[in-house]
Amino acid sequence: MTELFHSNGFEVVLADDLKDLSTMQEQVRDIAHQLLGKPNTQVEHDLNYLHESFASAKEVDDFRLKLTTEIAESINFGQRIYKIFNSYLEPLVGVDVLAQKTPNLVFQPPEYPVPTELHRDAPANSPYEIIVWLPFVDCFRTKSMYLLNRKFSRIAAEHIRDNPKDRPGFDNILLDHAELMDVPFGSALVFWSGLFHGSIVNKEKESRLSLNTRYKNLFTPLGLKDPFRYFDVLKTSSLTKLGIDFELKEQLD
Ligand SMILES: O=C(O)CCC(=O)C(=O)O
Ligand SMILES: [Fe+2]
Repeated sequence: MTELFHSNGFEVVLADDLKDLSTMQEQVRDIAHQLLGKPNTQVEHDLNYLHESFASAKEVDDFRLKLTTEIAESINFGQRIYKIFNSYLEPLVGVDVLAQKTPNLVFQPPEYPVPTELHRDAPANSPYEIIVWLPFVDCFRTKSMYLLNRKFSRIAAEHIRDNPKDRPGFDNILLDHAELMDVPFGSALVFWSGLFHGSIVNKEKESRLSLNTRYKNLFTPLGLKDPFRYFDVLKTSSLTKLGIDFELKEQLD
């Protein structure tokens, strides 16, 4: 399993705990509908057609910000997502885990004019970090996100370094090698922070609602961002607890 992650820098992974993921999906729908004052019907349908409530891009963005705040406060997403995908995440990240404090929510209605710009999370974020990209609806084709795998992310990064003015050359690498990810609900795209990624305008008939959040091992090097601003300690091993306790107390005596 992690061999694929090692060669490609990403993998689409099935949830260990689909039940809790479905509960989370319902909670997100409930919060969204409360904000919009809409009655609930079938959960997937409700989320796929959230865009019916909005008349402008500004309304979409205001809603996304409110939804992010509510989700950050009420569903314990960091701990639950780590648990839901534990059999994949723990061998990668370990048991001494830093988790992002507030999730990023992406809401892309059909034809929404602001897709995600091409970027990579590292080096602003640590290259020892992974992103869990979790869709609350089935994501495919333009409703999803594209990325360049590890090999082509490296080729693209070297191209910019060596030819900083050759944007067409860079775009060609992207056009030839970026892949739109097929990520059905019930799975997550787990990807390394060094991969280039972004999205294009959603040409499907349904909205995309996805969350992304980050994990890293407590003992790996940091990125440029202040870890205490963006991360919480999610958990530590008993041994780490003893070590920390020792450093904080006994060594001061
Ligand atoms: O979902 C998207 O369109 C972008 C997500 C992203 O940039 C990330 O997960 O790091
Ligand atoms: Fe990103």
